[in-house]
Amino acid sequence: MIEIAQVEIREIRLELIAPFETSFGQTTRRRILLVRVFDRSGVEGWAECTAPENPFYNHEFVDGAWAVLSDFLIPMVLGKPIQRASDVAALMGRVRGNLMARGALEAACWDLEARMRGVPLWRLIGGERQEIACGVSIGIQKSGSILIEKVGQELAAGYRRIKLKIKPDLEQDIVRTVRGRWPKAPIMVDANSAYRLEDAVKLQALEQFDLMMIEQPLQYDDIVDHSRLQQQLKTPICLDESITSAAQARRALDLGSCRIINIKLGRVGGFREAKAIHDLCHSRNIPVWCGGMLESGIGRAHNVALSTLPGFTLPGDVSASRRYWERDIIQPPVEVSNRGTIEVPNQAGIGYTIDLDYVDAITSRKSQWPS
Ligand code: OSB
Ligand code: MG
Repeated sequence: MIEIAQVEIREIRLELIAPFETSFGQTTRRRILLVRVFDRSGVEGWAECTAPENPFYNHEFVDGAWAVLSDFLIPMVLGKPIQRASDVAALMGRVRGNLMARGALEAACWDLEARMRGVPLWRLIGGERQEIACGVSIGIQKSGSILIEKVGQELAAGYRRIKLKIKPDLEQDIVRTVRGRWPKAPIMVDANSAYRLEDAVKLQALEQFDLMMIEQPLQYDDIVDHSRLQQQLKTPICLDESITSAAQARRALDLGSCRIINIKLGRVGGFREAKAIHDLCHSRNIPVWCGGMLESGIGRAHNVALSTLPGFTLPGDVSASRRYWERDIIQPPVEVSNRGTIEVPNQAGIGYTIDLDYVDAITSRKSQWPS
């Protein structure tokens, strides 16, 4: 039995090592919402809300997540006895959307349950591998030579897949530059919803570059036009933003809107739903991989755990802490071997130690329940 007797949310500020640019904008520093839950016994669990600073990826953003957690979600779980973390999502079922906010509270309860049972989180969710394969996501760069330099660094470091961010009318240059230099490297692109079905010809022009997949070319909530587009492309479409639940994944697969799915813990509302999407895809032979949202170590650790499920057969956007942060908030930081893999930790819960002194030092606001 678990009883969430106490909940704490806080916002921390962390500067990125370098700005990260996508089709929807640039990020230079992160404001990150962290959730900490306590069982009556005093055992704690942690998670990170993946809502960004602004509602440009989907509708969620840090201040909105803060409000919905404070006013609705935390009161729905506080003091409620549950058998296991997989029961938490149902307590928040009346809330529509706000999946990153719900997912953060849910994921914190999974870390809590794993720590209470004394097992690694990845084992608790049903993970099956001790080592996960890693790729990187490379933002839009100022010039082709800078792009070449970045990709070269990541390939030399051992990363197993390179994802290039694209946007309309830069896509040809970006992909040609990298493919021209590395004729065989595993590369893919991510458009973050910057194209429309009428732009199909621009995406067809990328087919010659032997891309592993094109991620989320069309609108963030679309699965119909993606199905039309997939009929016009040999390159697999991978959906990110559009897949918000197992039900939506089923509809997208039935429509032929994609052949690969990027699963993000926050975007789908936590581990329960992420596992359901994974199970559906696994049963239909659809490969999945774990996406990222520029997470600090806590979110990164959750992504490492999620990536151990058997259907995660493609390298994810789960990379080393040092690519993003001078100093991460966990110890040790997430490290990637020269074979492009992360060794999954075996300690209870997320398996990394939270550097609470540092977290406190960079906390800009904090609330707790009961107050
Ligand atoms: O679409 O996958 C995305 C970062 C912020 C918002 C959306 C996305 C991304 C990334 C970065 O691609 C992945 C990472 O955290 O390394
Ligand atoms: Mg994406």
